[in-house]
Amino acid sequence: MLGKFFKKPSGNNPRVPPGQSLTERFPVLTYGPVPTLKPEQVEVRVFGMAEPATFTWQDLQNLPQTTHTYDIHCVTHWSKLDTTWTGVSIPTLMQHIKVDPQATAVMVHCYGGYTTNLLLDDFNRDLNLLAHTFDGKPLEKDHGGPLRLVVPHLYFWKSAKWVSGFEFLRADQPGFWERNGYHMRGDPFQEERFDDD
Ligand SMILES: Nc1nc2c(c(=O)[nH]1)N[C@H]1C(S)=C(S)[C@@H](COP(=O)(O)O)O[C@H]1N2
Ligand SMILES: [Mo]
Repeated sequence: MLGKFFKKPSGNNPRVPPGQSLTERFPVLTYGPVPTLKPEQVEVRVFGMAEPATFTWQDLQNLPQTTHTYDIHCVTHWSKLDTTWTGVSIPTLMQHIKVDPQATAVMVHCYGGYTTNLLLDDFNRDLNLLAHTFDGKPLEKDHGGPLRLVVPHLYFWKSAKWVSGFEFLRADQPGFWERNGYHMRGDPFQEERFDDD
């Protein structure tokens, strides 16, 4: 009831999901410590139901780089339109990962301990980036620099900052916020905010 009452209409803009308001700012939302990492220290480890692999910073720089401009939606009701990110697309990375055909999900691990889960179909999408650049500049530490995931079709808590690894899983498992009441999938256009939505 109250939730419905407080929902602001998003106008007629079909790009703005229900219950969201636009912001020009770029709020920072971090739970827990912010790790300080030099780019050369960053490694992304692949484990679980995949052939183990490690991508160093240089490995990632050597892969083809992709730039996308798209909208982001935080579960705390802000959306930001036309954000521009550069990095390695997940399908590009996946060309170098041998995933067990029985895997159906991915746990994203981060420096600092944060985790979030994605179904493999939500992970391996053309628009998803392992991004090191925002608006043409190195990604700021508070926003996940040197390296974060960007998954624009789901609420922004799925866009893990300071990524350290991808763990391939046979079945979907809850990550940090998902264990604490957030929805397992988090589609903003379906308003999948909490696990009872
Ligand atoms: N490692 C890590 N990644 C994270 C978080 C976090 O606390 N730690 N917060 C998530 C949440 S809830 C949101 S809304 C976005 C916020 O990203 P921003 O701070 O760049 O706006 O990062 C997501 N990724
Ligand atoms: Mo969030």
